Amino acid sequence: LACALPLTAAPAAASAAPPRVTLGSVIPAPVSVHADGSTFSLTARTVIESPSSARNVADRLASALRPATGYRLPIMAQAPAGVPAIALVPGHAGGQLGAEGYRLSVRRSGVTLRANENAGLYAGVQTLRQLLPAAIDAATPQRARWTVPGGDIVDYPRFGYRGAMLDEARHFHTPDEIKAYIDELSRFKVNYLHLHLADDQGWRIQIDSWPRLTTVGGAPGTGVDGVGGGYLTKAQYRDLVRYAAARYVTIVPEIDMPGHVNAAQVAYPELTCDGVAPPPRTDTDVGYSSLCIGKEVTYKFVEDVIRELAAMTPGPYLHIGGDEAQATTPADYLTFEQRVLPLVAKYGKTAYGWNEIAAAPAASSAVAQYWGLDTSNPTLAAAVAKGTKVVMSPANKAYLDQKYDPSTVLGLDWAGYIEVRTAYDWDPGTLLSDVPASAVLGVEAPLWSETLRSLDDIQFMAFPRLAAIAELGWSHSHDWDSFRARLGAYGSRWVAQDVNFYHSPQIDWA
Ligand code: TNX
Repeated sequence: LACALPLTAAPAAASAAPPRVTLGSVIPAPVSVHADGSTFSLTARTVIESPSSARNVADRLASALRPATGYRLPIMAQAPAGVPAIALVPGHAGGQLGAEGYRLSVRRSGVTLRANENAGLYAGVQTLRQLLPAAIDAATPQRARWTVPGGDIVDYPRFGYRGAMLDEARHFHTPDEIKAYIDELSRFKVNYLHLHLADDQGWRIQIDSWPRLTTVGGAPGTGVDGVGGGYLTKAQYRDLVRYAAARYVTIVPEIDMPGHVNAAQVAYPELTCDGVAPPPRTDTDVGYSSLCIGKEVTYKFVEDVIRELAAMTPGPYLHIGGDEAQATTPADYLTFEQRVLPLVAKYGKTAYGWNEIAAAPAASSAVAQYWGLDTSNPTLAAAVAKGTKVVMSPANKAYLDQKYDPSTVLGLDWAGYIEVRTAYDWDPGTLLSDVPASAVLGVEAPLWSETLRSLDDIQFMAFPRLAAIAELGWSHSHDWDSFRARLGAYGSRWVAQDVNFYHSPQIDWA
């Protein structure tokens, strides 16, 4: 019987038993699930068996399971005979699984996780965590029977790009807050974190050749309402890149241009056409600032920033914004993008931008992030015909900063209200009628932070909708009733972890 004991001596009426965990109660839904009726019990004797090549994954698994169980869970190359093990087996798991897929076998005698790469083992570990009782996510030892339902899961992603974005510019969020967000994202097999590092209100990444970007643009008081200054030093950024990589998440840095540059122009007035510094901005307007397209210093600035950013970013993508350039003429916009998109390639990265970049011919080798509200986009479709790839972030479905309903206190509502079902009920492969699924790399859920300050705020807007977007990116199946049931059961895991979330009335929370 897979049933956790009550965590605390709550009055009987309030202590509804947590839902029984079945092999299929996993978000995102796996490709195939075959329960066999057996049960594995994690006990004080259990060991983690792992070759040294998978040590990172073994460490992550051990640190996920030790706090709530209080067990030692030693990691060893070979479990002694008769000792029950959770075995990590990297390599030769079959071509169908790719780099991120895995096979999980749960038997009475032990658990075996196979994958071609460590990224796949890590994905399998996230599944295994969801197969234990929700109390496994508590930070301190719990009394529970740590059972895992027996059977086999085979799983691999539908899309290679499953992203989330965090706006560091409107309000700065600290490295620890970003790490906490990475922890939660990676549980849902999200594998990219896009950081929006500069905007009109603030500049949040150290650039050595233009030091005032951060000493001025990241000073205390920069941010919406004059709250939320700060910036990432290069050392902090590199540490974040490493932290994310250890969880198989790739960081995608964004510097938004040629619009959304007021903070840079406050720091360096030569970046305006008249050479006069604009006032710092702490409001939430958009579309009023532009780099000076005809000045050579603009391209010196842009190239310095791209070079330094590329040098500290091991991931393949560098995002150069390109949205809402209402203060740049269309001709100037094209001139700018034709010159700047190739600069990203010069420093070894794939250029990535909001879908407006599709108007520039040089975007044929770039990735465009679709954030519109429509179900067709002729400019993007024409670029796709020439080679542009697409990440889907339709604002009326994937934007985590939009209110759930009219009563939501945080967030904006320009793209409409987005309840959980709205976030879930669409297909990234077919939403744009004029863009074929073959051009879609995946999905991303952006979280703009005009109204968000704390980690609690971030979590409330992201969860549970991020789980919906993650399932659209990973799963090959799509079924609201099934998702709704699995999400309802997942709520007790967020409670156990002390993660804030929106208790949507569309879901029966366990
Ligand atoms: C539009 S989406 C923007 C951002 C805002 C966001 C608020 C996009 C590419 N640009 O500048 O923060 O709306 O929802």
